[in-house]
Amino acid sequence: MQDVIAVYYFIPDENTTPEFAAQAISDEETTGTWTDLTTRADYVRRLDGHVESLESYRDGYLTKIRYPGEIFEKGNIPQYLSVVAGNLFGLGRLCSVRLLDVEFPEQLCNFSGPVFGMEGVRKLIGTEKSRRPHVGTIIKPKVGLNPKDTAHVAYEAAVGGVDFIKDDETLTDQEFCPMKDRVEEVMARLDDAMSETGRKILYAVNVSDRADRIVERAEQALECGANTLMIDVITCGFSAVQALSELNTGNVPLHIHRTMHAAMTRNPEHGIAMRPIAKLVRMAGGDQLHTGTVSGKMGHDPSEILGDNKMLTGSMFGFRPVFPVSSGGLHPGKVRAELETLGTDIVLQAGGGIHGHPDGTRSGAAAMRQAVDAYMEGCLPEDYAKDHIELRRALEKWGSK
Ligand code: CAP
Ligand code: MG
Repeated sequence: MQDVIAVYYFIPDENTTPEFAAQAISDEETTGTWTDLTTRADYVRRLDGHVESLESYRDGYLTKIRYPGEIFEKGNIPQYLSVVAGNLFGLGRLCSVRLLDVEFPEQLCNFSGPVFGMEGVRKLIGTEKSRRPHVGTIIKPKVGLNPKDTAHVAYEAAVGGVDFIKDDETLTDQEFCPMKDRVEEVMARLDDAMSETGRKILYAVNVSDRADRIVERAEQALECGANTLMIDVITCGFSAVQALSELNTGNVPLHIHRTMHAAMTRNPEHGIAMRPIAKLVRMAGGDQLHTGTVSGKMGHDPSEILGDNKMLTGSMFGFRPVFPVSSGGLHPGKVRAELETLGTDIVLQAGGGIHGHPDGTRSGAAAMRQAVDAYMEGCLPEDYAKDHIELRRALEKWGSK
């Protein structure tokens, strides 16, 4: 079995050398502990970790640790994480430590990966040839609406031109909007929209719940006609993504939200970067994944996002490419900045940036699509807006930066 290589950035405390710190990570996550063990048989030593490299970087150090492949249980992502992202974060001799990336060998990537992936989702919407970005929305208000009104907002967004609609991460099966009623109502109104426009629209139903109920909830959503499922990967776990992907092989795409990720990804000196999270989502079978915006409301590092998206869409042991999702504080005036940096193989989502349009949801959806069309035609949004009233009204409200 080939080994696993993990890359960490760390800052040791003032009494600890970088060599000792890197070795402490390697020992803690493999055969060692905080002190020498008096006896360690040769067959155990074979499973020692190794510090492959160590160099100064910014205010600290970069190290590559090689973990023997044999200490991993094939196909068990929680176990993979307990090694490469386990106790090491709490080691007292380190002031901070951040997992930047991890390379798993092919034998440990024994997952099916995305069943639809970017191309499969594009085929459902009919954009394989045009290659235009997809436009999505999050129903807003994010919570509070009843099923009928949720469905009405979905209908308006669909007729206005979005390709994709999703529940907010905070909306599951609350009393004010039970999931079954919501799915039935929304799907019925999306059928109406389809008869009027001829366009198929995907609706991702959030099935996040406690572990033993997720699959059942997904089955219920599918019975009610859901044509996409959504799960919060950090709060529910990578195993939830895997379980849904395996449950529903070839049925409907899986949209992966990452609420709570910033508790791990935001501090550049400590935690877990988005790269390993995104890699595991691809392995576990997510078809679309939030990776952030370059101009939106959340903190962001454009070069990291670009790298994450490249990882999701580049080659990786035959896994289908994942459709990256740019979301959070977007509006039509920000479309150009997103596409210039991130390219057009992307889903652009706007919640407030659609439903907050001065003329309502339908015009907001139209304005987002017009901003995308402007970019695809090589026009500046301000020029395109001259004969596209919805885009013009959006730019008047939010500007074009
Ligand atoms: C966007 C969003 C998403 C964020 C998550 C929200 O809405 O639905 O949860 O995009 O961020 O409710 O905030 P708005 P990320 O368009 O109204 O901002 O993609 O960074 O995980
Ligand atoms: Mg949200």
